Order: sequence, then structure tokens, then C-alpha cells
Amino acid sequence: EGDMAEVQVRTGFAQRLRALTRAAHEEAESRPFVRALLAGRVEADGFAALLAQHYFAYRVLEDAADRMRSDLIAGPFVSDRLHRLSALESDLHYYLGPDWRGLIRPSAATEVYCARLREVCFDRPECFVAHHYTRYLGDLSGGQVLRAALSRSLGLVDDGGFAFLTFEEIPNRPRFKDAYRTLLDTAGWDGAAENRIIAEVRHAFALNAAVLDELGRRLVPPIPRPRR
Ligand code: VER
Repeated sequence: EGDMAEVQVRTGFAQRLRALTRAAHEEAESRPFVRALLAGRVEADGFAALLAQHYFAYRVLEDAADRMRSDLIAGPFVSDRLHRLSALESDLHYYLGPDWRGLIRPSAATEVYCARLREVCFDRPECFVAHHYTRYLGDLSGGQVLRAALSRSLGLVDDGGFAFLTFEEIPNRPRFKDAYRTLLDTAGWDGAAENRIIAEVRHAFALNAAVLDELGRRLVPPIPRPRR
């Protein structure tokens, strides 16, 4: 309750998970498409293309969340305040118009990502938590950096088109993330289970990076090679 509350030092699973997946995070956040987004080199249609791919993945992930809601271990991680599907729907409507559903389709990398989500998130609570963590903690962290960059480069005056990156029901994001990390710390996994989660988070980062690379190939003009 005293001074120590301010400088709480964590040594639990949440901190280990973060440290042991840092390289995978750096890989994901250094994809050319992400760089382009952060540098303001992606137009609204490019951001809409990213949202469209997210739509397919979150549909599966949030279906799994409904299944996992009553799970003893995974259940406490599930929170409707995090869920992004209706936000994605309203953003896609904003960018693509009322017929948006007919205008989007999953890329090959998104198909691979969704197949993995279907394979492991519905009956393996640890794997569900791994995928849940990778997306939502990312949305609550890097997603906010992205939001600031995009609102500058796309110059949107209102919040239209930004529902996905806006957590209206989570006004205090640091506190929410802290509570989430406490759940990770206190879930009671043994070493083998923790290792399975770490491996699945790394896998989740790689699946996300592949989706981003595919978007990058479509949207970022390749650097011309010098002619010889
Ligand atoms: Fe990351 N992220 N990130 N991120 N992120 C943080 C934490 C975090 C950042 C910044 C930050 C991704 O991309 C970005 C993830 C997951 C992901 C900070 C903290 C930036 C600037 C970008 C690029 C826009 C991507 C692509 C992902 C996953 C798909 C997680 C899971 C976490 C939580 C780490 C933890 O345990 O605290 C500043």
C-alpha cells in the first residue's frame, strides 16, 4: 500500500511471456506494411484492407471466446469490453459502404490464420488464451500508437472509421492490461502449460506477420532494383 505500490516489480508468467516473445513482437511490428502505416504512407483503402482481414480472424476468435466463456481457466480472460467484431463491422461499413460484406474476402494468409484459430481455440484453453493475448493486448498497446499515427495521416475529424482502434468501454487501458497480466500470473499453469502458451503466442505473431506481409505486397510499391 505504501511506496512499493508505485513500482510494482513483476516476476510472474506475464512478464516471462512478454520477454520470451519480444523477438516475435519485433518481427511483427517491423513488417513493411506496419512501417508504412506508422509513417502515414497508407491511404484509407489500405487501412480498410487490414480491417477486412481482421474481420475474418476476429469472427473466429470471438466465436471461440463465446465457447471459452464458461471455461474455468480461459473464462476469466473473456471480456465483452474487448470484443472488436461489431467495431470492425461499423468501420468496414464506413470505408466500403453498405455492401461491404460482398466486397471483402480472406487472403491466403488469413485463411491459414483462421484455420489455426479454429483448430486450437475451441477446445484448448491455453491456446485460446495465447491467441486472445496476442490480439487484444496488442490492440490495447500498439493499436493505440497506430491510432495516433493514422488519425494524423488520414486526417479524420470525427472518430468514424476508428471504432476498431477505440476501446470506449476501457477508459483506463493501463489498468485493464495490468489486470489481464494478473490473470496470466495467477491462472495456475504448470511449466509445460506455460511453454505451450509461449509457443502458441510465437505462432500467433508469425501468423499475424504473414497477414501483414500479404497486405504489404499488395499496397507498398516494391523498391526498384538498380539496373545493371
Ligand atoms: Fe505491440 N506493442 N506493437 N503488437 N503488442 C506493445 C505490446 C504488445 C507496437 C507497440 C507496442 C503489434 O504491433 C505493434 C502486442 C502485439 C502486437 C507497445 C507495447 C507497435 C508500435 C506496433 C505496430 C503498429 C502487432 C502487429 C502485434 C500482434 C499481432 C502484444 C501482445 C503486446 C503485449 C505485450 C505484453 O505482454 O505486455 C508500445
